[in-house]
Amino acid sequence: MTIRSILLHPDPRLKKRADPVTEVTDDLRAAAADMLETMYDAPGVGLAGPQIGLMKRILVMDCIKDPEVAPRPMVLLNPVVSWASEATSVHEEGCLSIPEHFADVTRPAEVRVRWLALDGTEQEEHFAGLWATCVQHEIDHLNGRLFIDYLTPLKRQLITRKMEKLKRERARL
Ligand code: K1U
Ligand code: ZN
Repeated sequence: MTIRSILLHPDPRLKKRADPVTEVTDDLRAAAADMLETMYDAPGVGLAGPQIGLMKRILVMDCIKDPEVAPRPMVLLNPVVSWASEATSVHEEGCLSIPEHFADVTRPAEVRVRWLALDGTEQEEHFAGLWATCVQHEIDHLNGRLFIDYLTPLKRQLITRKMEKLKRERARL
């Protein structure tokens, strides 16, 4: 398994819609394992294909943060929100592609999501709390949407300018 580099905003690949997974290949299984390793290493609770430059509809997540509770690594292919609650919740979000920036985002508090698992089986599950926030954040990545797209244009521009500066500084190293 390999820790992959995570693309930083702004990057055109983070603004593009990812393609559906049509076949579960050994390469895709290896990419899923790399994505989980990369997410745990970051550390983060989720990661989507486009964040490592893989333009496929694949996401990984594990929102278990309590070291006393067993981890629950999940790999979702072609995820679709089949139901969203009318009730919303506000959660402070971060993004591994926009490090050190956080903002409150309002989303449906609970969602049902359908997806294809790596073994080819159809799955459906109800998510609430951080799991619901995370799965929606990751599906947004698959649609080329970032959490800063929910902010005012002014706040988004401010964060984008800071990220451009960070990328220039990192490129000089
Ligand atoms: O997609 C990503 O960039 C990952 C992102 C997911 C996410 C976080 C918070 C709310 C919604 C979605 C992250 O994992 S940011 C890092 C983070 O939240 C975290 C890091 C260590 C422990 C717990 C959380
Ligand atoms: Zn993100």
